[in-house]
Amino acid sequence: MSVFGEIGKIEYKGPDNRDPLAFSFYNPEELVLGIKMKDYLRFSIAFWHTFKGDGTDMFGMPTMKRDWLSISDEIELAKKKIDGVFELCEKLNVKFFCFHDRDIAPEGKTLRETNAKLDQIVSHIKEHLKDGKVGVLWGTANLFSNPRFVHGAATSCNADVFAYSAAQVKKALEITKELGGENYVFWGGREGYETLLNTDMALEFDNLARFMHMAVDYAKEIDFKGQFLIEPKPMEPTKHQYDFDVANSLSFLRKYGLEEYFEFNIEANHATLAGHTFQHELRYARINGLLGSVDANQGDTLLGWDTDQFPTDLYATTLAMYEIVKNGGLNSGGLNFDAKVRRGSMGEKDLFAAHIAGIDSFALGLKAAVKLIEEGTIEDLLKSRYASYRDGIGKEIVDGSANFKKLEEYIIDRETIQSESANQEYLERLINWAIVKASD
Ligand code: XLS
Ligand code: NI
Ligand code: NI
Repeated sequence: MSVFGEIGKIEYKGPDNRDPLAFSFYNPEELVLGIKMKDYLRFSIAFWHTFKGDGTDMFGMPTMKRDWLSISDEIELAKKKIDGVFELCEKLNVKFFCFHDRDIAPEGKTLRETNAKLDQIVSHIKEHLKDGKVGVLWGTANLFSNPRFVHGAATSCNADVFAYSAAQVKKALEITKELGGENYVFWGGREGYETLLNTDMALEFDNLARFMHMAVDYAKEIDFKGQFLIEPKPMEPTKHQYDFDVANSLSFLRKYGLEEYFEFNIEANHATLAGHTFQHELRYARINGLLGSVDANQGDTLLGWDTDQFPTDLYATTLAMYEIVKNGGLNSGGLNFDAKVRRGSMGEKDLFAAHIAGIDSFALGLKAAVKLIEEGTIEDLLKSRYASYRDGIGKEIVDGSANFKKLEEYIIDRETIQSESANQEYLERLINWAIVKASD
């Protein structure tokens, strides 16, 4: 029995399409840079928002209408949702999904009981994986929902919680491996603090690093080859999250000798929460060779929290895809819609329409980014802007043969220095040009 019975396979209808249940720009088989769009974009569905989100917010009760809500047996319900994620992926022509251990199966009284329930669902997922149409982009452990994580997980003041978290991640790594997951994500749900008055920050950072090293060691032990990813977020739920942004997390990885084992999973809404653009975080990871994967969503510029909306801002998706194309794609990573439909979008059709909106926005973003690269002005202007470093004194600076004395001697009698235009407005207009051209 299908889960989304009334809705069929979503077709590509081209740029003139306005049907909410068809693609206008995502043409899975179309070649972009010699690669099929579906292989380049590696879209993924976030199990938690789409199959657990019920529309509850701090002021109100569930609003979502879902057929599966009538199922009372918890294991049957969990299996139905797994059937649902595979069906959704296939109908949308999306190759992957992502999950937390606690999204896919219910909890028991002890970790042993919980693991047994999880195993039942894992076997069910394995049945679905057999035909090879859909796979797991990444797995992760939910170390934030249960009250035991009130003071953190790996950074908890309570060593029992550290132990529980370790055992939970051990199991999550095992099942991610078993399900062929290509990556494993650490999002530090409650790894941070509410006030420094009661916080031993130095010990908490050291413990976080100890935890990461144990994860790396265990992955080696079980031969899990997936890429480890850190997903930075500056705040929420804690006042200050330790994996604040890419720059901050990179300094953590370097200090503790973890850099070679991790890359970054960049979430658009987390970038803006940190006071950065999405493109900034992607760029920072890319120039350090650590751009691993993306949580594709968007925030609301008027609201200061992680609203996890489906991405529809073409300016942001174009600039994001520009960084991703410059990165040569995302290797084992992908574009995971860590996004939830608004509380008022309660129908199952809305679930499809929202994913289609996000998918189309990134597909068009990809095409616009390629236009910008082929057109070449951005690169040309960048080259000429920094031309002074390619010969003369600039070359000496770059080569390392210059020093303060030499530089003083070179410049000390100069009366004027010539500055050139930065061309900002023209460049911004070019982005608009590329989006319009790409949508033809
Ligand atoms: C929450 C995070 C979370 C991670 C996975 O803000 O985005 O959903 O992606 O734990
Ligand atoms: Ni996320
Ligand atoms: Ni988020």
